[in-house]
Amino acid sequence: MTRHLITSAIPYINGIKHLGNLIGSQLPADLFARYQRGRGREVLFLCATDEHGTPAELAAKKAGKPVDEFCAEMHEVQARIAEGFRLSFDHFGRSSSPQNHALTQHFAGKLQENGLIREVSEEQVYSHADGRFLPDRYIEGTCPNCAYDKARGDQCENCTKQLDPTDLLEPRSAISGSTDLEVRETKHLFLRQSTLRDDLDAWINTKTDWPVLTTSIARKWLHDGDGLRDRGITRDLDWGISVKNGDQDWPGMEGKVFYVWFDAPIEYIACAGEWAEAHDLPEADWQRWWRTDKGAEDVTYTQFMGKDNVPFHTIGFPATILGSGEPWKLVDHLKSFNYLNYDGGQFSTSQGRGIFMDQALELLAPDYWRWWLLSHAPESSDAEFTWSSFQQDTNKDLADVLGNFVSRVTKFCRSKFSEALPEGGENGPEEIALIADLQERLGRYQDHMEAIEVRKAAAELRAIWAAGNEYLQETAPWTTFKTDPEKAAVQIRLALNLIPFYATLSAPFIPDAAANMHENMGTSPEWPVDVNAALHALPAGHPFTVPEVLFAKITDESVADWEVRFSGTRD
Ligand code: B3M
Ligand code: ZN
Repeated sequence: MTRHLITSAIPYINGIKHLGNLIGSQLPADLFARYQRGRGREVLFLCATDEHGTPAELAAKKAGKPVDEFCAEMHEVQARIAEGFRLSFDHFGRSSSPQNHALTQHFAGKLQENGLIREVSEEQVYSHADGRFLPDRYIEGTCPNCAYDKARGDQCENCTKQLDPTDLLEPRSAISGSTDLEVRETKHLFLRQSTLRDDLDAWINTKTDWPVLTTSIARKWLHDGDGLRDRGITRDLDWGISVKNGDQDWPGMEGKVFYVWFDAPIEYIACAGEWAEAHDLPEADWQRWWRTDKGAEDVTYTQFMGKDNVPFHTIGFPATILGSGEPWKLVDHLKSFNYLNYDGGQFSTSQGRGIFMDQALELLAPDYWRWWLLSHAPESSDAEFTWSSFQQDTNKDLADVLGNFVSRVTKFCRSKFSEALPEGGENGPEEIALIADLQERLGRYQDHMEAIEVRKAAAELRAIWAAGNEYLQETAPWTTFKTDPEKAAVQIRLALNLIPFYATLSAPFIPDAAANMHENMGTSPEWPVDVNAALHALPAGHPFTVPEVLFAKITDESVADWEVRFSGTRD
């Protein structure tokens, strides 16, 4: 049977992510992992924090903490928030782990051995006051073209002219403001990606079932002159993975670290090692997920990410793997997302605009957010979060359709029969028609989930819930009961059986509500194959309890309040 390796893009450590980040990778990855587990398949679902690079250093500095301490704390914060959204990672690792250090240095060594690394001398700006080399965008000065005095070393924001740091008049450090700068020569390692063009091209060409959004980005990078340019994989920073050739020193590279985008995807692999270590498992247990010479031939590997991360996953990371010449697993399916916008603008971490993950959980239980975000996933185009859409859609789908169904059915049975399934006779035509309809819908739902068509899967699930409500509306057991209690018993028995059926199918989207529904019905999740059998699973006399309100409606007052509260920016 297929085993599923699933990874979500690993979020940067420097701050708490917003809902746009969540729906761009972690949440749909969790949906897929939960679905595959629900189908009884073996899953390894990994995510981690992306802890290196200048942004991590600067965020730590702003927080007034040593960077390792800052990262350890922020990792815990992100891990708690992930739990809050019920993201069911098998392991939430850290790109700063010893495993990732060793593996990143190992890959660099292999690439060197295979002639894919060249050393390049470059001139770079060194700041004495900051005691470091400055990346281009951390140098500010006056634009030689338009005299704007806050132009950055890579570009002038005012006149858009592309710049080199040495073009700036009166250059200064954007970190300290110091003008005590000097151009120094420094050496870096470059990955000779262009050498791998044919291998990469051949590999991409096997991906005939990938979404166009993904392959078009990959092809553009492969065939545009610039896309396969040799890429610097080292930086002059203190914080990061020191540049080594395997476990040997790399002459001339002392004090340098690997570029964050070189080590971050390698963390997908290292994270499996961290998972094994955390569970006291031998090496072989994680290698069977990642090494095709050690059991990973039957693994299907699916990656989730926002569209801006696609080039690094279709070119950069595969180049590292192919270039190593070792039998590591390459990605099979790559699911990428467009952007979610916020109320007529963009979600923005740097500007604090939109709703951040910790704030969302303060307002409402995770299922509300999960349902709205997944059912509006930005798949074929960008999507927009508005408070009115959020209120309307969750009230309708979760409270009016699903919640109301569960509550009506259980309450009716309790009042007219008891808190146990009633005896009943044979199914009539309405029951038979409903079962046939649901059998078809179940097939479609599964197809969409397998294909990771998130919105379509959500729409089908909604229709499956609605079919139950329509059935109740049509057969009206409360009216039937007055003239034919036995027929009403058949109707309500079927309706009660629908609750665990709904719970199991809905669990990937709304895991908490699904668990409550099972608990009330005294059932456990079992993926339905034959709908007729599933809807007769609970025998007469099976006890249940009437649940508390599954989903309270979101009121106009709350929305009015939140709209104001989230209209500005967070500091
Ligand atoms: N941390 C960017 C992001 O969070 C980056 C992803 C790395 S995936 C290996 O969007
Ligand atoms: Zn300018």
